[in-house]
Amino acid sequence: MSKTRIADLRITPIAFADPPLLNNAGCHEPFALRSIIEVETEGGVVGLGESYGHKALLDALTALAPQVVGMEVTDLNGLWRRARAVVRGAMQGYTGAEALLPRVVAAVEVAMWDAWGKSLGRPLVDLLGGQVRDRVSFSAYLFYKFARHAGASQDDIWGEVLTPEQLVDEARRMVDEHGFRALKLKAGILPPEDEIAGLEALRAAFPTAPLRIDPNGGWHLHTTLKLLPRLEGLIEYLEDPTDGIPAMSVVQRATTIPLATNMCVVANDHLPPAIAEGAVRVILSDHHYWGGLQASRDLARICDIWGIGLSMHSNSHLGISLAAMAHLAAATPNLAYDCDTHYPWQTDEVIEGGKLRFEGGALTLPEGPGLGVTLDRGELRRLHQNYLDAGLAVRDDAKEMRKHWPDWKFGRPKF
Ligand code: GKR
Ligand code: MG
Repeated sequence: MSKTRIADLRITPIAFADPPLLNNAGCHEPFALRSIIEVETEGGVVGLGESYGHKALLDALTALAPQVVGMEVTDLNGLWRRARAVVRGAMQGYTGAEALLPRVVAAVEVAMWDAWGKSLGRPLVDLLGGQVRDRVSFSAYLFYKFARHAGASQDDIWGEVLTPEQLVDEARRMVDEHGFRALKLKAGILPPEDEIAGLEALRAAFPTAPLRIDPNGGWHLHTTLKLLPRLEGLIEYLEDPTDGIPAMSVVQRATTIPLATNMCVVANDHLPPAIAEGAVRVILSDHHYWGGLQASRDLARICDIWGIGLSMHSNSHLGISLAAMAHLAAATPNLAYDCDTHYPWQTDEVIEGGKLRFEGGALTLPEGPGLGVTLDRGELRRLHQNYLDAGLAVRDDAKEMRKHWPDWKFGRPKF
């Protein structure tokens, strides 16, 4: 009975409650989809992973599951080989099949690392090269939002956030509850002048907080260029104001503000043109789509070599993802910015002991081997039932947005 040979790979889709947060693509639906991955070894060690929950990824993971049985949890090259075969075989014909590869690997790879750490009795950060910081700092992720989901009978605890005053209240609450230092505003929803007025209100209320704004490519190049003077000196970085490497390069040449991205550099083949054109000064890494923890460490090294800053991106997620992000961040010397996280927006949890807690805006690594977290099987069942009841296969923010603003149209760029 080997403690490190894989006996089973389980994938459980879940849906957890999510508030009506706004972005350039629309509005978050009442439930966010996610998948929980369990790698169980012959010796009964269970490693955990968490990833997206859309149908194509679930199908790919389901096709991969029998292929990893018998593999060592340390065999990351074997995982890439098998995942590539699945994406080019069983997933052939799916739109975007090739782009699934790093996502499929990442979902399983984290669970393999966790099982490896648990089998050795060592925290994951040790396997990732050793801990370079005791606490991992996160930023407050501020969203414009509706007061309630369409059809809901009462407002959520955050209420409506569409004005600068409401935005400051939201930020105050985030900072009071979690101690965050940096404030990131999700933009690309309201006219840019209104969103910058929101940033200016945040600056007045939080004079020393590093500020960021992220319109998700929602601004035209000419709009972005026109807005730069108002943003100079106000923000620590400008995240994806406009879409694509060529447009970002033009903006970066026109400003001293570092441009950051989780949109135009999201895969290995984006790095050479982005570096050659000087498109960005900060890359937001995300192990969920960069191919896992090992690939994220490679990305960190590339950023270090080329003098590009490193931050961390987030989508709606629960504690397994947060623990993985924190271990990776704790082992990455050049991660100089406070990481993004949607975590404070989530009330559900799937790990034993409930929600992980930020203190002074930072997370101390959960104690214990591997990721330091274990599954709450009762909650896993409940959130899986939510998934079955919700009947969602993909995230559709645009559809949700039109329930609130029927004439709303997607545009990238829009303003
Ligand atoms: O959850 O609404 C959202 C965000 O807009 C997310 O989808 C983005 O991927 O957080 C992300 C970002 O930084 O662009
Ligand atoms: Mg972003």
